[in-house]
Amino acid sequence: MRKALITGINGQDGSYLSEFLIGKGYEVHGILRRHSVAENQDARINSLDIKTYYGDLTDEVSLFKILKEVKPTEIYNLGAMSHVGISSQMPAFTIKTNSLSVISLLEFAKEICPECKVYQASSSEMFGNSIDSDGFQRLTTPMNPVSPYGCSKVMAYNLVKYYRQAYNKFYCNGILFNHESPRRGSNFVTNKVVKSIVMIKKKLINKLELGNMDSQRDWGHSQDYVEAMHLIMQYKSPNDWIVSMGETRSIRDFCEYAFSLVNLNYLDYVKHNEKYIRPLELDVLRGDSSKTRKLLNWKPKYTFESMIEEMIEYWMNKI
Ligand code: F7E
Repeated sequence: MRKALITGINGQDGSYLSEFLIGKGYEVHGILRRHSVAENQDARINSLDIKTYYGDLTDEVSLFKILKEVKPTEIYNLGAMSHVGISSQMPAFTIKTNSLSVISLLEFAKEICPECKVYQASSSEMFGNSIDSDGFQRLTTPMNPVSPYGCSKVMAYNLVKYYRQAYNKFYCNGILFNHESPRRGSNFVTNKVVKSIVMIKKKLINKLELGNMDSQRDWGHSQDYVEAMHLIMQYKSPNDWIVSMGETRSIRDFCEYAFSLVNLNYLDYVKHNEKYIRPLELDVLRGDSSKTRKLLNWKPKYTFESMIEEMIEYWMNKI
């Protein structure tokens, strides 16, 4: 029986990955953080046939106990303080959650379930403003993070590589570029924009406040990206991989298309608010995922347009 343990199971990616792995016949286990609003703890996964445990990446005792009980064959470490903007307001917590916890997780995995494979959720934010002369980021692009979040992910990335080499382990990094869906937290720009558009259309609000609209992101769909995570873990050898669409669009482009779907012009509603400007900005992301597509035969199903259309439809039905 293949047994997966997912940290961050109630997140966007954790929930899609759980569904995907259940479909593949896995027994799925996940770590849930205690939340004061009980409904929020497992809102994305409460209908799934999975087993959850209260724990926290910063609580080594809980990690140790859960690993001992589950003895997984695959660990997907998706839990993190994942908001780049907020990471500058709580840098120490970000490093503790995203980097220090990875040491505990890898040490415990090595000792408790030595044959277990580990997937680490690495991020395009690790590149910062480094970009190759052809306009892409790839595994060889220097990592110069521009946020505490990016720094924390570089540390975790290197730890995974270190443990893989030093102890001959099947530990992998998936460097995922931005990936969205209707399940994305609504303080990330895509879902914030889409949810606000629907509220504007339904005359519940009359403006959308944003920060920098000129940064460019390489956006894919979370459902496609969790399939890449699984493929990474099934490859013949452990490695690091880029998962991206290879196309870049600005926040402005995103707004223009999303507003047009409900016959509105973003220029009439989007207002600037300095509050959303970050101390340092990552300007352009565009990932070269050619190796991942070729060796893993990974092929995303969504396009930029179909992803936004699905998000609009979701909020239209929900609000
Ligand atoms: O920002 C700009 C903001 O917060 C995208 C995480 O999943 O992807 C994500 O990080 C861009 C930035 O995502 C607002 O300044 C403008 O340039 O949606 P975001 P992110 O920072 O790219 C990477 C790959 C990860 O690994 C992260 O975990 O949008 N922006 N106005 C805004 N962003 C937000 N959140 N809110 C605004 O009002």
